[in-house]
Amino acid sequence: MNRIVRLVTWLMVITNTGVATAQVSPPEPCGPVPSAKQLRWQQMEMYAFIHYSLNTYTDQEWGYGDESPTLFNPSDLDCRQWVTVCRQAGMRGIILTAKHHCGFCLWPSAYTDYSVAHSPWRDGQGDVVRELAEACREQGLECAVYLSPWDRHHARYGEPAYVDYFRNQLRELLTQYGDLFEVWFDGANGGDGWYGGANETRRIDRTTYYHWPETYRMVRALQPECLIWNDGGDRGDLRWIGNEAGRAGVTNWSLVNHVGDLDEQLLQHGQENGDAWVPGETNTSIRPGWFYHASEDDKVKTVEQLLETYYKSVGRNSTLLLNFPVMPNGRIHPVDSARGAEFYEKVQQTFAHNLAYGAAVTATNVRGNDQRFSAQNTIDNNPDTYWATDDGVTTASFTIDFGHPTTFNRFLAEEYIALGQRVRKFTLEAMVNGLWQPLEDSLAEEGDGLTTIGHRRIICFPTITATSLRFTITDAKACPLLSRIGIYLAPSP
Ligand code: FUL
Repeated sequence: MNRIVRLVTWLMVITNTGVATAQVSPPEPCGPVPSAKQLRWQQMEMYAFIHYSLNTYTDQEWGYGDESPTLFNPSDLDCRQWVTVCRQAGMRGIILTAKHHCGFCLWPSAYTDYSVAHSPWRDGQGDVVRELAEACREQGLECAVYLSPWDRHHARYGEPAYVDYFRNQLRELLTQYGDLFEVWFDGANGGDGWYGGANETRRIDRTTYYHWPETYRMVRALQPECLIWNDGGDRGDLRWIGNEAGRAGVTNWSLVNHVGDLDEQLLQHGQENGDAWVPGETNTSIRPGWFYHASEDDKVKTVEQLLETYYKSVGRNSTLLLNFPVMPNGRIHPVDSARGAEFYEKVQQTFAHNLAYGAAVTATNVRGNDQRFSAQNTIDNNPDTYWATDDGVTTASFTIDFGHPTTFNRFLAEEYIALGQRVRKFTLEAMVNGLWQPLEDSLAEEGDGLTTIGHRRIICFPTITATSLRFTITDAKACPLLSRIGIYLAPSP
């Protein structure tokens, strides 16, 4: 009898231990997950585009390809000034148009005469890509290049020989300028152009002409940490966000299918059940155009517009790629420079003080009731810890009790995306005079805006004074994992 009791007790211990161990094990990944380099890139949050080429001297957006390289003659080109402007605007890197559609190269490519080497600038000895790469390194920014696959200057554009030329140029950029964080292969491809004097329209089949997989292999071999941006069917590591207005979708999954074309809607929103992790990058310009036009000197985005862009990109699970055009003298305009700095100052002021620090945070479910997954992990300033629920628990509330009336107008949440993007829908409520009041995203173009989270979601709403905030996840693909929660008071404009 005793032996039976002992056996039963022993079996109970084993079973309980088994259950407890299963409950406190870390969650399994959910769906595709980011690579280490995608995670690192996502944390850059903001980086700049610099559009500069012969267009700067002809007041155009798209050069035809017959413009003379002698037009390129900046009196005061200063890449350090560009880097300073971008750094003060909160940008962590710069992507330069090493070659735009006109085909003119900002570096002395050995494969063409259509470059800075045939311009009067620095007596043909200059190299803008090199000066920028060095200036970036000096000031701790990362560097990257835009290499237009379309080339309206090249005589062989449309033939296989041009693709070899394109790859040769890419190889120069990948091997001569140190680490590049991204390569940008613009989607505008084929149309009319000079083409070595042919002056005609050339169409290419975007799906086959460039043989992208081969080019991708070269990028991976030469610069394994470099991310590939491409908006065609040959999926790179990052995707276009589907517009140039500076707006990601309110619902924005970092997933899409690895094959097939994506329309502009899908690019904005991603695909909840996509089979590849391809996060969105939001590109827009600080002015209406990508290149500098003096006529746009009074059309530089205001600080309010830049902040809205920030909330609709970084605040919607995307990065922000913000363009600063260079003037004919080789510098960024002082208005753009001041606007960028003022914008970033506002961002820093807004997010300097997290009102959730010091508040009592509680959750309706904590994975295995284990400290490792506690609600506190969302306010410990450590991106590697997270609050998690038990497997199968996809609805949970999280309450931040300030203990006294507190005034705020921003809510921020971050998922622990290393294990996948999970949250589909959530609600936000503020306790005002003893009653829960629902909050909505005042920038949302559709619905209440409280859907996906991903790397970072920021919700803006009118200033409210409340004693607690309740954040409820109402639907998720698997147990939610939240690494950061923030509540802020943005200064009034
Ligand atoms: C577009 C290009 O055609 C524009 O000139 C610009 O470079 C923009 C970023 O991408 O597709």
